[in-house]
Amino acid sequence: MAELPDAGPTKGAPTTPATDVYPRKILEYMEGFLISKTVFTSCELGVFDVLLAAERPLSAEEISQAVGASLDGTQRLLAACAGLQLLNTHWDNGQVFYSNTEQSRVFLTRSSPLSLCQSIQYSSRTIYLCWHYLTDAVREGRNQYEKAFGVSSKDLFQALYRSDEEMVKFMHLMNSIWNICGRDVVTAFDLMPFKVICDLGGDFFKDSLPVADLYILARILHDWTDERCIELLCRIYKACKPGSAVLLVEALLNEDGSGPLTAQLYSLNMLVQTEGRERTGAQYAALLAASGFTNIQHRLTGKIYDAVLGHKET
Ligand code: ASE
Repeated sequence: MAELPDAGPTKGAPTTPATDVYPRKILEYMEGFLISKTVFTSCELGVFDVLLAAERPLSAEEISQAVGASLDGTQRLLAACAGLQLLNTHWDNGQVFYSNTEQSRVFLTRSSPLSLCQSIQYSSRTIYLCWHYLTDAVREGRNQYEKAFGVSSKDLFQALYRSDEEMVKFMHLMNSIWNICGRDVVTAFDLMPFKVICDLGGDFFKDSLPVADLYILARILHDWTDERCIELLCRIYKACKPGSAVLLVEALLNEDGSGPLTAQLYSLNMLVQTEGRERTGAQYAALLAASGFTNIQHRLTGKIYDAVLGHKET
């Protein structure tokens, strides 16, 4: 039972509990991971793919056979997916049949061009395991690869790309979110003046940089400390001609850190997974300014990722 808010001095009248004393939010948060795992497992088993291929509603028995899982387990999983509004139910002669919802068909089937299955797999197999050590990460102020995967975290990308398979999974993750947020980010500013555009990847701290009018750093700076960010931005500043620019693509925090919740949670994820953090527009502007860039602006998209543009003066 939650504590009642202090209503101040009561003039002898008995206090009546407020009807909203039920801690709905806390209960929802406490068990939020049950929802995540239900989605992870449904995708991993291929429930949505089986329903896509069938082109008609299927019974739990048909689905359990197609995905190679127990009937009882599958029945419970399908019921939970229906409760989450990820599956439609159809009743016929007292028997229930399931079909994909529009959103499940578009985002949860592997063959869809907008599939999030790769992101979900990365959440399930990597992020979820790192978050098991969130308490340690907060105490120690560092990432948790050593505990979660038994790999040294001295070199961040050696840990992030600890196997070829893991590197491919990570790249698929980055790509699948890009499919959903990319358009808004690249249209936030007029990029027409920039003829040669370089989307920076690879070992950008060491490799020589290609000549370009615009360098895109998408979800790069959030992996690194302020010092390393400035080191990288200074390298770009030195390599590029006057009139060039850098476009940062990041989940921007509000200036007072009050949100958005996704960016606040991603910042915790950067703690467990990287050496960086999510930052405000002003914090990115300070990093750009410290590296020589001027005329710095940011634009919010209202989706996960926003854009910051800085110029090298002509
Ligand atoms: C990185 C981006 C990500 C490094 C590790 C990462 C993402 C997940 N792990 O540059 C994508 C953003 N999603 C979250 C939950 O932070």
